[in-house]
This record gives sequence, structure tokens and C-alpha cells, in this order.
Amino acid sequence: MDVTTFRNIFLNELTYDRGVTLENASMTDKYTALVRTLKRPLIERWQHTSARHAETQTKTVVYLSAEYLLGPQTENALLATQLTRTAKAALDSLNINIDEVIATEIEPGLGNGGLGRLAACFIDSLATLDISAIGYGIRYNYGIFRQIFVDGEQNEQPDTWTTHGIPWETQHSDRALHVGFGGTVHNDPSGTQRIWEPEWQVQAVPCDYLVPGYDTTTVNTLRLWSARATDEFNLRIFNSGDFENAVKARTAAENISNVLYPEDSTPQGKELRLQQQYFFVAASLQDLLNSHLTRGITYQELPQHVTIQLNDTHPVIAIPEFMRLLVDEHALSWNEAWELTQQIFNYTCHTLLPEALELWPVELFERLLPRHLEIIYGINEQFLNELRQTTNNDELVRSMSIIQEHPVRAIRMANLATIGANRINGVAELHSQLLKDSVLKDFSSYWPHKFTNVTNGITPRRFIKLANPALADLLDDAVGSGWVKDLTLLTGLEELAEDPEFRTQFAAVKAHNKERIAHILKHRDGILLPENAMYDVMVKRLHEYKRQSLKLLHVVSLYAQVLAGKLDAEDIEPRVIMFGAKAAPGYRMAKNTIALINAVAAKVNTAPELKGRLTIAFPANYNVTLAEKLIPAADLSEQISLAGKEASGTGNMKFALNGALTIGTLDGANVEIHQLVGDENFFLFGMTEPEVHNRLQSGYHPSSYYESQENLKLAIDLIAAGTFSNGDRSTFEPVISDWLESDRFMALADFESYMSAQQAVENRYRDADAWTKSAILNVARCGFFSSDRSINDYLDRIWHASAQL
Ligand code: 26Q
Repeated sequence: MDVTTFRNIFLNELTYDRGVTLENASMTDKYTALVRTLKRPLIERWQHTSARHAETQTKTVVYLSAEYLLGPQTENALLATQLTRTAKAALDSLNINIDEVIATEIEPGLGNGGLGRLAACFIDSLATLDISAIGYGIRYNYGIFRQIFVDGEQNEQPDTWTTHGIPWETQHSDRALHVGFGGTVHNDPSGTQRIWEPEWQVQAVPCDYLVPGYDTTTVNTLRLWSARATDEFNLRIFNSGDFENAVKARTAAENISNVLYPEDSTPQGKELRLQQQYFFVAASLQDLLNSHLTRGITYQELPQHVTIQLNDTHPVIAIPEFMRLLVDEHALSWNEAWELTQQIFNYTCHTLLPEALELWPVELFERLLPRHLEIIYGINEQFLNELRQTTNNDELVRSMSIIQEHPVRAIRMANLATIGANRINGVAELHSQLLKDSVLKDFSSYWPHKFTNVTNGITPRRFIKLANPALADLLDDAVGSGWVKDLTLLTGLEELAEDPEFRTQFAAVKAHNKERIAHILKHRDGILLPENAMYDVMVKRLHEYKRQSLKLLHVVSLYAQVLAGKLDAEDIEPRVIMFGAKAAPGYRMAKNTIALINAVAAKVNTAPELKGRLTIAFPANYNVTLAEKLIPAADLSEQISLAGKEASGTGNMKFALNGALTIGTLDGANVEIHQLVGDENFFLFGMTEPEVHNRLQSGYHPSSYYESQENLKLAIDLIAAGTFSNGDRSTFEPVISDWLESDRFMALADFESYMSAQQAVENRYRDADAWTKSAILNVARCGFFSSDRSINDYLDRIWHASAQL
């Protein structure tokens, strides 16, 4: 598409779709017209891709995920179509600033954090690698809440991302599928088949998004389902004259896809959440079977044509649903159906925290999914019988059962997933190993061949090319532009790390990105940042195990040491400490920590004793849009979870690839980053996982650290004294008593080691050239963390599918 064509289509869209003139077009009009213009070349490619996939016999990868944290779509589409310059020139010629137009987009925040963002990176890589793939999920009306701070405390606002329409989305309300719930199960007259008669149904409307590959013509589909009340079910109530209840019933049905649950651990067994899971899974499997069976593929042939990846246990109800479709609706024998099921499904686990494992009360299943409960019992019985052939250890049988008996009877979704899946993977080497040694130990002894690892990755398109154009240009010059699709080419930077000229250019990129974020935060939040300082960044969901409070103790301890006359402020290397974090709305301790960070920021940022050496910035509502601006500006990346708790982390990879050095524990993918970049280019601290394990065994007493470490005591006492709460000692008492009495994630045990690692950071940072050299080596050595590599690992180890162009 050339500039004139682009411009003409854009003007046509304004006139004939929006019905406005250029002069009176609003920002939304311009944005919508821009998107609709851009969609044209993409839809052509999408149609070609769909036709190609329908006619060839290659395997399709089906990704089932309750979350996709996509981030802004327009900039990515411009990149994929390589129309960035054309579009800019076209809009320039109409006196429209394209950046302003693009900035009006509200990102689809249809995910909580890491797991949802990983799904988004994976569909990007699948398209870029020309794999036939489809992502299925839920089209929430409200995504992750918008965070604001009121008096330093988190307040949640609804995410009204659909208000002005979503031009990137194509809804097919005429192609809705039905999903049933509740009701009863009985035998058919012949007595051989079970028949489920749901009590109520909803419609699932497909809402399609384009997933363009980079520098290829492949455009895949992301299909998100939106719930709509069925007309029949409504008519019944209408006809009885009960108008009010008919409207209520509609609302209840449509509620299913209304809102994303903002908890990303300790799931509560909420009925609506289970409805969401079954809703999108049932619609997706119907859609999938329709598309394959109409092409003449038989059930028996399905495993050659599809492989289904379950993103954590959230879509695991797909396993009994698939069995139900085959056995009840298509009259396959149980054994045949089970064999096919076990070939098709794979399961990725993203946690190690026992409280994060999904458990659904049996009682809830009886009410909502009675036939699935029977099938789960059937799967369990068959499995336990098999198991008893190899053991008479009742304890082992009890722990591997899909059904938990106490304190309430409940379904263990991870066990169901593990039993039904062909392959089970963790998301980093350490995590996959710990899965085998702890959470899924008994299963890994029983089926060692089922377990594998695929270390996470990130898409270099969004997180380098789009987020960091200055670095991208430098990389193009240094190693050629091929790195965007082959990130291992970054090894070419290795020798340039020795080149003073290159180091100067690299440092200039970092300085530029700091200016950029300082400018953004000044206008967005009214936060003023010094540009000549080390940017020390910790952005991720707020969780005790991630230990934002340890980062805070570092800062408070420096302040306390200055106040106590133990440290001269002039000896502190100027730093900007940035936080970005949302807390689950019901997570008390996480919300306390947010309030404490804001309170400390208010004091520290204006403390005359500190002479401006420390600045804490906590911009509200950290999301993908902000991540893209913030990460490229970081000098130091904080990855400080307690060893053995962070499954992988992906922020750690984004930072390293944007030239930040990591201060981190040996946890998740940090282990692999550390190994690749080398000990001299990584600030390692803290206990290792086995050390954590031993410390817990021998009894952990956090107060002993408080008593024996002066700088720790100074920091905790300063908070306890009410210094950050106008003298009120009760405000942060829950935080203090948690540190001293429980400290589940052992922040106090790692404090001393963290402080000395931070001292090493300061010392290194003072040698700007040495720092830059290390930063370059981080970029050079982290090409492994491309999500293209992750997808290739899935293809080799799990999916056994290949590229298709
Ligand atoms: C479950 C049931 C009910 C309600 C909510 C949930 C729920 C939702 C989201 C449970 C967990 C999540 C998200 C988990 C998550 O983001 N895990 C992260 O996944 C990343 C990608 O693999 C890893 O890098 C992180 O280490 C891991 O914490």
C-alpha cells in the first residue's frame, strides 16, 4: 500500500464509516479509521492463511487460555505490515499526528500478568514462525481493573475498554454456539448412552482478532468468546408474562464473560469463574471439531491434525468435555475416546505455590456440570485401578487421586490435567525440576516420560523493536536487521562490547529512554524524575513471594542509616527506584505494601537529609503500555523472589534484553539468565532453593535477623515508629508484625545478602563504562529468551508440528 492509497482509504473510512469530515473528526473517529484502513491488508493475508490451513494437512496448534494480555494492537499491526512510515506520511499529509491517534487506544487488558502476557507472546511467535495455530479465550467486557491511588492506597476502577468500540475486533453474532449448564443426566432408552439435559444454556459469540506474523504473510486468529443470552430461554419467561425476570435471566447469562477475575493466585472456588472456564472451553472445542469434521477428518485422525495446549489448569475442563463429546455425542467407546484425549492434550503448569492450585468443590460440579463430574469419576476410577496394580500404598493412591476427600470433597484440576495430558511442562529449568521433585512428584515417578521443560520467552517484536526503537536501530546497524526473527544473532554484539564507540552509542540509547520515561511520567502522573541517576526498576504483580517489601527495606534502610548518621547522603549513588504493581483487590497484605511504598515515597522524595539522592516513583496502573516505556529505561532489574517460588518470570527477560543488569535470586528463569550472562554481569544474592528448604526444616525465626542486624533493625524501627504514617504506629503494624512473626517468604533472611549485592551494584555503576559493557553483554547473551525459541521447543518436545507456508 502506498501513501496515497492509505490516505484515500483513511478518508473514505472517515466519510462513509464514521460519517464525519476531516475537520470535525474526533480522536476516536481518526483512530477507528486508521485501524479499519490497516485491517484491509491484514484481512487479505488472514484469508489466504485460513484457506491454506484448510487445504493442507499440517497439524494445528490450539492454545486454550483464560487470559491474553495483548497490549496495544495498532502499533503492532503497523510493524507487522511494515506500514509504519506509510501510515505516518499519509496522516502527516492530513495534518494528523499519528502518535496521538495511536495513543488513544486503550489496551485490551484481558489478563492479570505473566501467564496472560506469555499467551500473547506465544501467538505472536506462532504467526511469525508460520505455524497453523489458533488461540481461544474469553472476551471479557471488563479486563484487569484500572488502578488509581487515593491517599496512597490502591483503588480499583472498572476497565471500560469497549466504550468507544473496538475496531480491531470482528464479532460474528450470527455464528454463535450454544453452551449448556446444570440439569440432569440419565440413560437413553437402550441403556447404553448417557444423556445430559442441561437446565440452561448461553450463546457463545466468537469475537475474532487478527494475529499477524512479522515479516511474513501469515495472519492467524485469536478467537475470544462473548456470552449472550439465548432467545429461546428468554421467550419461555417472556411468554409467562414475567418481563422483569426475563431481563434478569439475560443479564445472568451475559454475566459469564463480563469481568476478568483479578486474582492471580489463591483462586477462590467461585461459581462464576467455573462458568467462565467451561463456557470458553466448550465453545472452543465445538468450534474446533466443527472445522475439522467438516473437512472430512475423522475422530481417529484428530491427533494427527490438532494438538491442544492447556495454559495452566484454567481450561482443564476441556479434558472431560472432549470425552463427553466423543462418548455421548458421537458414540465412541470410552477406551477409544480416552486414547484420543490423552494424545491431544498437553498441560503447562505456571506455579509452585500449593495454594495456587485449582480445587473445585464436588458439590459445585454436581450443580453446574453433572455429566462432567461422572466422567471425571470415570477417569479417576480407571486411573486409580491402574495405579493399584503397581502399589498398595493407600497414602500414595489418595494423594494422586483426582478427588480430594478432606476438608471438603473437591476436584484437583492439576491431577486431572496431569492424568489426561500427553506432556506436562514447567516454564523454566528450575521450575520443571521442582515440579518433578515436589508438586507432581508422584506423577513424575509414575510417568517420567510425560514431563518436560520449556523455558518461557518474550517476543522481540513488541519488547525490543516496538518498545525500544533506539536500541532496535543500533542493533540493526550492529548485527543486521535479522535479529527480529532470529534473536540468537545478538551474539554478534559480544565483540562490540569491547568497542568504546559502540559503548558510547549504547549508553546514549539508555539515556534517551530515561528522558522518554521522565517526560511521560511528568505528564501522565506529575512525577518528576532526575535523568542523571541509576534507574532501578521493579515491575510485576504485587505478591509476598515476589518480595516488593525487600526492595522497600533496602530503601528505608539507606534512609534510616542517613538519619542515624551512619551514612553520608553524598555517598549514595543517585537512584530512581520505580515500582509498578497491581494487588488483587482482596489481598490485604499486598495492599498494605502498596500503601507503604507510597508512604515511604512521599517522605523519602522530599527528605532534606537525603539531598535528592533517592527518588521513589510508583506510577499507578502498570500495564503493557507502560511496560513498553519503562523497561527500556531501566539500568537495574529487580528479580528478587524467594528461591523456588517464581515459576519463571518473563519481566526478567525483557529487562535483560533491553540492556538492564539484574539483581536477583536463583529463582525461575533468573537461573538461566545468570548462567548465560555470566556471574560478572549479574548481581546474585540470597539463599538457593535447597537452602530455603533447609532453613524452613530447621525452623525459621525472622525476629532473630531483626535482633542481630543493625541496619535491618533501623529500617523496621523507623517504619514501626510511624515515620511514614504521620506518627501513627498502627497504620503499618500488620506489615511489621508479619515481618517479625511470620515472614513466609523470608525477606529478613535474605536482607543482608541483598544489601551487599546492592552495594556491589553501586560500585559497579560508578564505573559507567564497565556498567555499559555488562549491559551490552546482557543483550548479546540473552537471545535464547525469544518466544520464537520457546515455540520451537514446544514444537520439538510437545506438539510435533511444523511450519507451513
Ligand atoms: C485461577 C482461578 C481462579 C481465578 C484466578 C486464577 C488465576 C489467574 C491467573 C490463577 C493464576 C493466574 C496467573 C498466574 C501467572 O501469571 N503465573 C506466572 O506465569 C508466568 C508465565 O509462565 C511465569 O513467568 C510466572 O513466574 C508465574 O508467576
